[in-house]
Amino acid sequence: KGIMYIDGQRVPFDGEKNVLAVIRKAGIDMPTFCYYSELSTFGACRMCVVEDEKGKIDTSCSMEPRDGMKIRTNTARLLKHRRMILELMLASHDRDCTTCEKSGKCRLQDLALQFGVRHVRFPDTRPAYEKDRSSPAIVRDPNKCILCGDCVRVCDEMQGMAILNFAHRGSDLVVSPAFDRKLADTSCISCGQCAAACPTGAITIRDEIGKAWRELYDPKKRVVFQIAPAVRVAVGEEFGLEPGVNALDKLVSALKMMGAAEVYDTNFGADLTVMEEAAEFLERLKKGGPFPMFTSCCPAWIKYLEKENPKYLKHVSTCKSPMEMFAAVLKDQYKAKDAEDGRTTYHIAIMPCTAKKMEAAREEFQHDGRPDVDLVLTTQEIITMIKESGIRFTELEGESPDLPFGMGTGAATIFGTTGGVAEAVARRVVEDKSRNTLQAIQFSGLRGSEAIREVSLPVGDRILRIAVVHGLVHVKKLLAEIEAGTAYYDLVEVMTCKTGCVGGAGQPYGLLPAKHQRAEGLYEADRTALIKRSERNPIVGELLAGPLKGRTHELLHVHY
Ligand code: HC0
Ligand code: SF4
Repeated sequence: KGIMYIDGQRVPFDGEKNVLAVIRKAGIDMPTFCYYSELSTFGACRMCVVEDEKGKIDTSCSMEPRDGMKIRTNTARLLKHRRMILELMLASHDRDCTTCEKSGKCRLQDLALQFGVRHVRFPDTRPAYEKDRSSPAIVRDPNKCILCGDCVRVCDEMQGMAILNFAHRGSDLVVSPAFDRKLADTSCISCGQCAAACPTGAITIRDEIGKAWRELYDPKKRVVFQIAPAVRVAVGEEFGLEPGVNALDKLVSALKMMGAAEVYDTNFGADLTVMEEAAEFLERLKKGGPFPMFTSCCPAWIKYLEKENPKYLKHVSTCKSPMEMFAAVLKDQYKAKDAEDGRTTYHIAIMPCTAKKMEAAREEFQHDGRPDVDLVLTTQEIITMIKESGIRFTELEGESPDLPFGMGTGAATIFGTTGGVAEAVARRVVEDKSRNTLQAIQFSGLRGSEAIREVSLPVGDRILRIAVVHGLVHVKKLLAEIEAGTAYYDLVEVMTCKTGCVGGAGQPYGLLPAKHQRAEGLYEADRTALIKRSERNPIVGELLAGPLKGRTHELLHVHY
C-alpha cells in the first residue's frame, strides 16, 4: 500500500502485484507480449520497460510497487528501446501479415503500428520451420513465434500439461513439443488455450471456414446448425456488445442470412444430457458405484484421461456430450427428410471450444462413414464469417431458434459455465421440486470462481457430495486427493478450461473479467427462462417417450 508517481501523476496502490498493474490502473496502456495477469511473470519480452529517476531502465512486470517510487513510462529512450525490440522481433518473423490468420488481431502488428515501426533494418537469420497441422484443433507455425512463452506457461500453469517448451539455443531457440514432435504425437488434449494466449499467428485455431461456405453454397445440402450455450454470451463482443449480452437471436438471424436451413440450440442436447446423466447417477446410487461419477461433456478432459489417467475412464458418465447427443438425434430424425427431398443434411456445431473439433472427429461419433457433427466452427470462426458476409450484426432483428430442437431450459443454458452441469443435474435429482429448492441449489456453493468447490446436497436419505473443478491443473490436484483417500465425492463436474466453456479457446480473446461477465449472462438467461428444469422440456419428454424409447443406449451413450 502506498503512493507512486507515474509520469508525474500521483497514483495510490494497494495490493497490485507489480508496477505494471499500477500503471494500467493509472489509465496507461503498457505494451507487453509476455505478461499475462493470470500466469507467473516471465519478463522476457521487455516491452513494458520504465525509467526511474536515475535513468535506470527495467521491466515493470517484474518490479514491486514501493511507496514514493517515481517512474516514467514514455521517455525518448524507452520509445527507442521498444522500437528496437519490435524491429528485432519482426526481423526474425514471417511477415506475410496480410494473409495471416491473426491479421487484425495480432499484438505484434498492433504494436509495430502504434510505435511507428516502418522498416526493418536487420536480416532474418532464423531457420525456416515447417507448420504443424497434425492437431485436429490448432495449427502451429514457429515462423511466427516471438518466443514470449505465453503458450508454454498456459499449457503448464493452467492446464498442467506442459506439452510446449523452449528447445535448442541461441538463434535456433524455438517453442515446440519435446523432441520436436508433432502435436498429434504428444498428449495434447486440444484445449486450445495456447492459441488463445498466443499474441501472434504462431498458434492458431484450425480454420474451417472455407469448408462451411462450400456446404452453405451447395444446393444439394441442407445445412443445419446447433449453437452451444456459451457462444451466445460472447459472439457479440467483436461487434461492440458487452461480454455477457445474450445475442443468440441475432446469431440465428445471421446464420439464416448466410444460408442455414435450420438453426437449433445445443441447449436441447444439454437437457437430454441432464435426463440421461441424472438417471445414470441415480442408478449408480442404487448399485453402489462406481463413485465419483465424473461428467463427460468436456472432450479435452476425456482426452486427458485417455492419454494420461485411463483408470478413471470407468468412472466417467456414459452420456455423450450434449453436442453429440444432439447430433445423433438430429441425424436420426432427418434421415426421412433426406430421403424425401434428396438433399443431404450437413450438420455444423458452433462451439466455444477447439477440443470439440477433436471430439467431432472421434470414431465413436462416426456413422455410415460420416461424422454425426460434420463440422465444428468456433465462436471466432463464425464471427469471421459474419464479417465476411458484411452483415451488420448489432442491427439485426433477432429471431428464435427453430422448433423442435431449438427449445432448451434454463438448466441447459448454465451448462456453459463452471458449475452449471452439476447444478442442472442437481435440479433433476433433488426430489423436492419447490421453488425454494432451486434457490437452495443456487446458493449451495456450486456457482462461483474458486478452482475447486465442494457442496453437500440432501437427496432422499443420503447427503450427496458434489465437487466442481475447472482448469486442468486443479483437476489433477483433485484426482490426487481422491486417489490418496483425502477427498470423497459422489459426483464431480470437470471442465478443462478455467471458468468452463465461457472461457473456451474458441471464444473471442478475453481476460477473466470478461469470462465472468459471460457466465453472468448465462445465469441471467436462466433467471428469465420460463422453464428451468430439464425434465420439463416438453420436446425432450416427447422424444424420450416416443422415437427414442428403447434406443437411448444406441443414440445417447458412449464408452470411451
Ligand atoms: Fe460447452 Fe457443452 S456446455 S461442453 O462447455 O456439457 O463447448 O457452451 O456446448 O457439448 O451444452 C462447449 C458450451 C457445450 C456440450 C453443452 C456440455
Ligand atoms: Fe497444451 Fe492445450 Fe495447447 Fe495442447 S492445446 S499444447 S494441451 S495448451
